[in-house]
Amino acid sequence: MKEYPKVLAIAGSEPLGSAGVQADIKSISACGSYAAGAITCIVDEDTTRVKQVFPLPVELVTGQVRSFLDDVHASAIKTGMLFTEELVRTLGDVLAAYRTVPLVVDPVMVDSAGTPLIRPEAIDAYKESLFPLATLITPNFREANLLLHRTFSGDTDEDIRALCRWGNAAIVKSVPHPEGLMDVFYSASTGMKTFVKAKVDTRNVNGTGCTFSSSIAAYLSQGHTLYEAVCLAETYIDGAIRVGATYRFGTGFGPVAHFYRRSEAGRTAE
Ligand code: PXL
Repeated sequence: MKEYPKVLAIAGSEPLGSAGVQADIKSISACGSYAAGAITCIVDEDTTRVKQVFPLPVELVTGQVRSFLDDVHASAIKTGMLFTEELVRTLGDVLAAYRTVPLVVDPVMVDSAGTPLIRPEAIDAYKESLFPLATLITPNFREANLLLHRTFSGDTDEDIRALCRWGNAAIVKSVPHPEGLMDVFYSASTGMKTFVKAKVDTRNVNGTGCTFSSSIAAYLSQGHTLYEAVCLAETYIDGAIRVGATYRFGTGFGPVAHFYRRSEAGRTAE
């Protein structure tokens, strides 16, 4: 019998299908792995703003996680929007029992428009409970600034190394750069690596962080090394953003094109 490469996404539900667990499942599927989703909270939003967030009971979230991990087993795990300090801490306790599974922690704190997606007291909880378990953490520039209490700089490896002090690797996404934007990666085995890209003129960037971190988890689930997984995910997200930019979707921030590789436009976009 064969085994799927399986990724469990632990994240919030986002009704538009652009971000959250919906984006995770599309991204993991588009990158070739089996996608499962444990829901942490239910968000009501349109393309212009987040309207309501309802966290689910912590025991329901941890129950979903244990049900998948104990029975089916995961080849990689990804966490997204967790929202409350209690969930961050409890999930840390639960996931400590599955340390052999690669874990990508996307510390969702603010969305692309700057809307807070976390209760402030949960920020420090990440450092104490989930980062020490993480293979990789994937903060965006704003989240890196919140974690460091200063403006993140990719000029030297000082700041990215500070984000790796829990024994994890890190990639900071969308750091401002004269040529557009830069992603800054660090792991103990590769040192600092940067990915510089031209800015794409698009508002369809809702869920880029979810999509990218899930894509890394998918490639890890297939046995790629961390740096290989990051490079493959960079190529995937670049194409998804460029093809996504050609679609109309609502009046605000729309999705990336998760399945762009299935279309002619997508195949020529890379
Ligand atoms: O893109 C960040 C994000 C993550 N998770 C959920 C969201 C959003 C942004 O809208 O709704 C559930």
